[in-house]
Amino acid sequence: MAAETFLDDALRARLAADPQRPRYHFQPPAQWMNDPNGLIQWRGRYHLFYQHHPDGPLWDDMHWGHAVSDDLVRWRHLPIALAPTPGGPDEDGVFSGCAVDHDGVPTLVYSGVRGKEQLVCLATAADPDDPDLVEWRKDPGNPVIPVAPPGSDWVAYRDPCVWREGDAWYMVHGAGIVDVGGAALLYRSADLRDWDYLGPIRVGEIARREPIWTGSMWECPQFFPLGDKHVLLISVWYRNPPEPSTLYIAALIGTFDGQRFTPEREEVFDAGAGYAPQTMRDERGRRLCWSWIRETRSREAITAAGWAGAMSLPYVFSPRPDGLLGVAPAPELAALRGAHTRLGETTLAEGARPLADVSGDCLELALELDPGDAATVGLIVRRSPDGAEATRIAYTPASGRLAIERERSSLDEAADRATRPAALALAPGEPLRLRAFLDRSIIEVFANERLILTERIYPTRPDSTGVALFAEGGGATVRSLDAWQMGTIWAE
Ligand code: DQQ
Repeated sequence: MAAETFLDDALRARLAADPQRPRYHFQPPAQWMNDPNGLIQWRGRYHLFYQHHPDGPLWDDMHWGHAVSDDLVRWRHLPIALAPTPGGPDEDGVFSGCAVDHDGVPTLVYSGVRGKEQLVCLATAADPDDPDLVEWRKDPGNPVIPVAPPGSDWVAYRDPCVWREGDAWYMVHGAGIVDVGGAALLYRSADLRDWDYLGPIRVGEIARREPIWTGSMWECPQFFPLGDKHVLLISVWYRNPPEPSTLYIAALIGTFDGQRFTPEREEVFDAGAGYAPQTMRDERGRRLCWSWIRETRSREAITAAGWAGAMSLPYVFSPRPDGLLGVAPAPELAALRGAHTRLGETTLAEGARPLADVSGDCLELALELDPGDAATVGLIVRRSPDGAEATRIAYTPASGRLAIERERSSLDEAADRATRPAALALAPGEPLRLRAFLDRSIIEVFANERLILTERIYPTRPDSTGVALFAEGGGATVRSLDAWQMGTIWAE
């Protein structure tokens, strides 16, 4: 059990020199991180907790790391907030959970792990007047839900998502039922300590493939109202050894009658490296979200690097008339923009058009493009001058397919270079609008304000910094392309 992240001078120097380490996506000081946890704005300050292994760069011995920000852009690390308590109900791990304001007391609700049990536990802020909320006390009554609901054979049962409605607390809890599918379970409580189980709001079907497949277990469910609908975000999990587990984010948008949630739209929200998103409502009433960006390189490469995982950029959800989930990067991120290059309306002939004025590995690229008669169009990034390394962000109008094509993203044979396309159907006359954030080994793309596609790339060559536009099988029209060099979120 560690009270702080392991980081000595040698590792610090290695991290500082690492060309794959992101500069403007949040990360712990070193070592492993995964899911965002406990998001809350307290006395104006944003608190971000996260799953963290402070002693190593691989998943193990889960703690809650902690950081704060006053502007959603720049972050300050704080001491580890929660560590496993030997002999306690979380002695084998402090798994994911959320934060709520319980009558003026910030309270964390999480899954405590002991042996095979993963049960709901609480921790409260030792001093609610401390704007940094540095110290936390675990509840003596933990676990507050001592057992998963009887009567089902659970694939797994973990990850509480709690909110207040009227004078009651509600919780949607992640689960999977063996041979049935993922499930989101509803509970109610007056005091966060005594909980009544009300049944599932929704159960998936493991054999159903359309409109999307939702796996065998729903991790980290997020359930919240948006406009006149409700949204259930699920982290779809399926384990099929020896293959790596299937993990992706799905968004279900529909109606909730207080007991059952009925989806009207079911979409894959991030088919790539984003996973386990968590949302919060901030003081401005915005529904903010972060997700964990996974590594897609070998354990050996991660061990050598001394770090793994990053947080997505903060993004904001909004309702849309077409029933889809609207999403855009938080506007605060514009504070990171530096040198700017703009390309106005221009015709894009078939082929690749390198952009002489734009290059780098920390960029925001905002492209608006009419695909015209091109079969495939988009951007090429992290391109070496001879093209040996290059990654395409490619849109194919006929199939409505957006892909971050990684086949040539790295000369490192051990890096995963699979392409995991996403579905993006454009309305007649609707241009393609991409906002692509490159941050060294991260590409995070927001497409037409309704889709995220995140991938990891590990270019090996220092000159893999070129950017180009391309069109294949015909020509297209670029309406505009804005490129910004992006700064770091850390004080240097
Ligand atoms: N990560 C946590 C679990 C959750 C999973 C453990 C999702 O609580 O189900 O680190 O990435």
